Amino acid sequence: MLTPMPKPMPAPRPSPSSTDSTTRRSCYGVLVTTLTAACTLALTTTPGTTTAAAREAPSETAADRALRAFLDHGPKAAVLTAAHRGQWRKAPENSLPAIEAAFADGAEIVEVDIQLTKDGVPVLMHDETLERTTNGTGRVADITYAELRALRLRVGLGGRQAALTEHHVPTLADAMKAARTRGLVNLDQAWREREAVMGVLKQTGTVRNGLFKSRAAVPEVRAFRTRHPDALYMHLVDDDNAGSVKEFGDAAPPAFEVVFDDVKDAVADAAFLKGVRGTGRVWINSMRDEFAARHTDEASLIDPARGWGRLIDTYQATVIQTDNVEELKTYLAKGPVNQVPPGAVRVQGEAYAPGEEGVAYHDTDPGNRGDGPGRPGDGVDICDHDGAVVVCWMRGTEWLTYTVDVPRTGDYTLRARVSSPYSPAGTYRVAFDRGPASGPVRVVNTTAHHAFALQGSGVTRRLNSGRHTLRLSLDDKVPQNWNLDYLQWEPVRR
Ligand SMILES: [Ca+2]
Ligand SMILES: [Ca+2]
Ligand SMILES: [Ca+2]
Repeated sequence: MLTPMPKPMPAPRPSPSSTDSTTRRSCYGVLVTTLTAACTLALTTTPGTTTAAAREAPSETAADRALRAFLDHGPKAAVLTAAHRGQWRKAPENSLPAIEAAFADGAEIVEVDIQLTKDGVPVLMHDETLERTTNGTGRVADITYAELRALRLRVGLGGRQAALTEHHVPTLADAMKAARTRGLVNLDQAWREREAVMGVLKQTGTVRNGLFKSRAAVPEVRAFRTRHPDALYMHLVDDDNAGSVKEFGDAAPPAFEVVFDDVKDAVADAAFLKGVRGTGRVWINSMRDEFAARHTDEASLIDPARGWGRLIDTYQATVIQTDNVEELKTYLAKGPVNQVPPGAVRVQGEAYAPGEEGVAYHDTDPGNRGDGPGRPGDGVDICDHDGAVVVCWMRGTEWLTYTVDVPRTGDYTLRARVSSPYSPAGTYRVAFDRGPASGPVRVVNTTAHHAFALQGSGVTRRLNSGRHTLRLSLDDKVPQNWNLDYLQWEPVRR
C-alpha cells in the first residue's frame, strides 16, 4: 500500500518543564519531537538531499499517522475510530488477533482492558474473573501468568456457552508490540496499575502508542503526567466530575471521554462540549444506550443521523468508540449508505403481519415480556437492545407471519440478523404462501444478546415478483432462546 508523504510537522516545543501548568506542553513537546525526527527523515528523501540516514529511515507508520491525528484537534480534525475491546466480531475480545483485525479494518485506536496476574504481569482482560472469556475459573489476580497462559480464549464476547479458540490471553507487552507501528491503544482499567503499565510501555518502546485514561482527581492525574510527561492521557467526564475540565486549565489532556446518559446532562451541553473541543478531542462511546443518550451503534445502523451523525454534528465527537468498526469507517468515508443489498428484501422481525394470536402469530405467553415497543394486546415479545428493536423471548412452537414484497422474480437466499449467548441457540423454518416449510435452520451463538450477526440459512427459494406471505416457525422440543432483528432475502447471483 502506498504511504502518503507526511505533512511537515511543527517545530518541537521547548524542553519539558516539571511544573504542572506546562505538563501538556511538555507532553506534546516530547511526542512532537519523536514524530518530527521520523518526518524530517522521510521528508529528506527528496532527490538531491538524500542522506544515508534517510535512505534507511522507515516511512511514516500507521501509528505515526494515528498519533498525529489524535493530537490534532483543529476544526478540520478527522473523526477517529476506536475499536471496543478490539475487533471482537472477528476474534476473541482483548486478543492479539482482535487488535490486528481492528487495525486492519481501519481503526486508528484499539481499546483494551488491563488486569494484573498474581505475579504482577499486566495482561489483557476485561473482567476480574476468568469465566466469561476463557476456559478457566476464578480470579485473574489469583493465578500466575504461566497458569493463565495455559487457558484458551472464547470467541467474540465469550460467555460460558461460547466456543473455545486456539488463542490465549495476551500480555500487555505482546499487545503493545502488535500495535507499535499500527495505531494507538486505549488502556482501560489501567489507572490503578499505571506505573506497572507505564513500565511495560517503556520496555516495549510504545509509550507513544499507549493512551491512559481515568476519572481520578485532577491532582492525581497531574502528578502522573508530571512524572511521565511523555504519557498520552485522556480524562473521563460525566456530570459528576464535569468541573475537572476547568480544573485542568492550561494543562488540558489531548482528549476527554464524555459520558452522558441523558441529552439534558451538563456535559452534553453545546457550550461545554465546545470548550472541550477547543482544547482537545471529544471521545464518545456508541456501544450502549447509557454512554451517549441512546445514540448507539445499533441506532446508527438503522439511521446514522440517530447515532454517529448526531454524535459528530451535535455532540462534537472527534473520536467514536464502537463495536462496529467496519460500518463506522464506511460511514465516515462515504456518509450514509443503503445497507440493504441491491435487489434484496429486508423484513424486520418486529414488523410481523397485523392480526391476532393464532392468526398472525403464536406466542407462548400473553403480553410483551420485552422492554421494546410491542403492539398493545399482542403476545409477541419485543426488546430494544441499545437501539436494535427485535423479537425476543423466542420459544419452541412460536411462529410469526410477514408480508414480503418481492421486487423481481428470481432466486433468493435467506439471511437472518440474530443474536444469542446460547449453544444451541435454536432452530427455525420458513414457508411461503402456505407452501412446505424449509428444513430447520440453526441459529449460531453470537456470544451475547446484544451481539447481532447476519447469519446465512442455506435456504434458497424461487420467488415471483409481487406480494407473498412468509411464515417463520420455531421448532418444538429443542432449546430456543434467541433474538430476531430482521430477515433478509438476497438475490442469488449466477
Ligand atoms: Ca409473550
Ligand atoms: Ca415469546
Ligand atoms: Ca429489527
